[in-house]
Parts: sequence; C-alpha cells; structure tokens
Amino acid sequence: MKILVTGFDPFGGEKMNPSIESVKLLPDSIADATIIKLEIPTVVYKSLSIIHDAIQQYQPDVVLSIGQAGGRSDITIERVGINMNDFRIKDNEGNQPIDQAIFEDGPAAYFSSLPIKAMVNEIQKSNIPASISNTAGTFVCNHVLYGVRYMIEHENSTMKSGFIHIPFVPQQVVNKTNMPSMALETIVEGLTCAIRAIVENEVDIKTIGGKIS
Ligand code: PCA
Repeated sequence: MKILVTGFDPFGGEKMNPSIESVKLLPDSIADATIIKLEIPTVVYKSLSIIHDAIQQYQPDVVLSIGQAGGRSDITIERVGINMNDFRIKDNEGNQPIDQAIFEDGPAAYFSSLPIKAMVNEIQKSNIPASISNTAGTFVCNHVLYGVRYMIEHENSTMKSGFIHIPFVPQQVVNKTNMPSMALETIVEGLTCAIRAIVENEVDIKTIGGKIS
C-alpha cells in the first residue's frame, strides 16, 4: 500500500507550520505501507494541482492531508469537507475568495473515506488526545479535503482520502496567552498511529464519536 501524506507551508504570519514539519519526521514505512511525503502551498487550487500531479506520479492508494489548526488542543480527524471557499485571511498568494463554491458542479460536501473512528481510537490508545471534528473550516484545509475527494470521485477511482488537523507546537505559542499546543514528537507519534489505523481498517469501526456541539 502507498500513502501520500501532505503538509502545508507556513501561513498567517507563522514562522513554521507543524503540518509539514511533522510529515517530514514520519517514518518511510508504517505497518508495511510506503509513506510518500509532499509539501503543498497554502494557496487555493495550486495546492490541489500539486496533489493532482503527485497522484499521477505515485498512484497512491490513500491521500492523507495534514494541516495546522491553531487553537485546537488535540489531533482532530476531519469527517467532512464542504464545497465552500470563505477565507477569513488571504492565502499565501493573496487570494481571499468569499462565499464561493470550490467546484461549481460539485455536491455540497464530501465525507472523508478514511476510517476516522479507528484513527481516533488508535491515537488515544497511545495516550495522545484525539477526536473527530465535524468542520475543517472554510480556508485552504477544507479546500484540500473537499478538492482531493472531488478529483478522486471524478476519476472514478477507489483511492481513499481524508484530513487531519493538528494543534500549534509549543514554540508557536510562547507569546500567545491561553493557547493550547502539542509537542512535535507527540504529533508525529499521533499521525503514525492514525496511518497504522488506515492500513489496518479497510472498514471503519462502530464506536461513539459524535458531538453535541
Ligand atoms: N491550516 C490551514 C491551511 C493550511 C494549514 O496548515 C487551514 O486550517 O485551513
């Protein structure tokens, strides 16, 4: 099995993005799956075209994208991407779409096709905080979650894809009051657990993981 794992470059005035830093530190093989690592820009559509080229080149079985969600305290496995670009800030090339569909002819949303509950479970088994998230926001991360599934479904491919958001790392919150963070090594361990769960669970497990709000 081949898994393409993507991470973003820094955005929003941050000096680093723990998503690409953690991806770089992943082992080259997890549970016998080959891990292919790819940096993508925090830019609408360009992020997707770089993933598209990598899919053509490597023909992975799974595309897993990682992004920073500053303010979250745990590793969150995203359930759904929505057909919406509504940017609170400019992306890294100055684009700021407001209330625009990502793909005009696409459905309102796509669900992740990864075993999200099994992934949460496997991370928690290593004593690392993790949960399901029901929104990936409306910035470039949601764009990539939705857009990668759109590309895959349009090519009638059985390739799986999904998204994980990670917190800030401690060095990013030194001057931010009451802001949660997680050590980079812990994030890397959590992502490794999540990838193991993807390899070992063709079908997701049935367990409680919903939220009231
Ligand atoms: N996080 C942003 C985009 C890039 C990243 O790492 C987001 O949550 O949309």
